[in-house]
Amino acid sequence: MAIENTLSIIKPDATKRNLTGLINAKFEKAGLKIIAQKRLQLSRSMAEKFYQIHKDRPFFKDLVDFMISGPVVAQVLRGDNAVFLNRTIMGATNPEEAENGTIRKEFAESIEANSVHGSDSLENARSEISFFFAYIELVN
Ligand code: IDP
Ligand code: MG
Repeated sequence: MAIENTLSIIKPDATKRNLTGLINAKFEKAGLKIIAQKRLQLSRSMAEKFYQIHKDRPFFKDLVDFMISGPVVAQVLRGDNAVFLNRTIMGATNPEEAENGTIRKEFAESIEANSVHGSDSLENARSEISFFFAYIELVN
């Protein structure tokens, strides 16, 4: 397997409940290294741009409202097979369908307020990382 970087976002439902450390512990325990991290308040236009792929979905407006409802923590996770590994640690989009021990099973409030975002492919990881971080901010 190959060493990869993937983008993670700790979403507003989780930052509001002070869960950043507990979520980061899950990544680190699973062997992912947090090589970049910053807390920020997304603007509406930033959130709309980040989620452009979902612009025609019925939940798009609600999703954007939710993503700007409080701070997020954007981060780059690095490790063996990081894109897929992170999706496994996160669990299914709908917390009711997520496996025991996953972040979404333990922490998510709903299918929308589901605590974390994670890139779903290596190609999307590259573009999502560059949305938030400059190359020099990734410190392995
Ligand atoms: P993912 O985050 O597991 O990759 P996506 O299908 O890419 O799931 O959806 C992006 C985000 O949009 C989800 O994480 C969730 O916050 C929100 N979302 C997805 N499906 C629904 C839905 O049916 N209702 C409300 N929000 C949804
Ligand atoms: Mg997705």
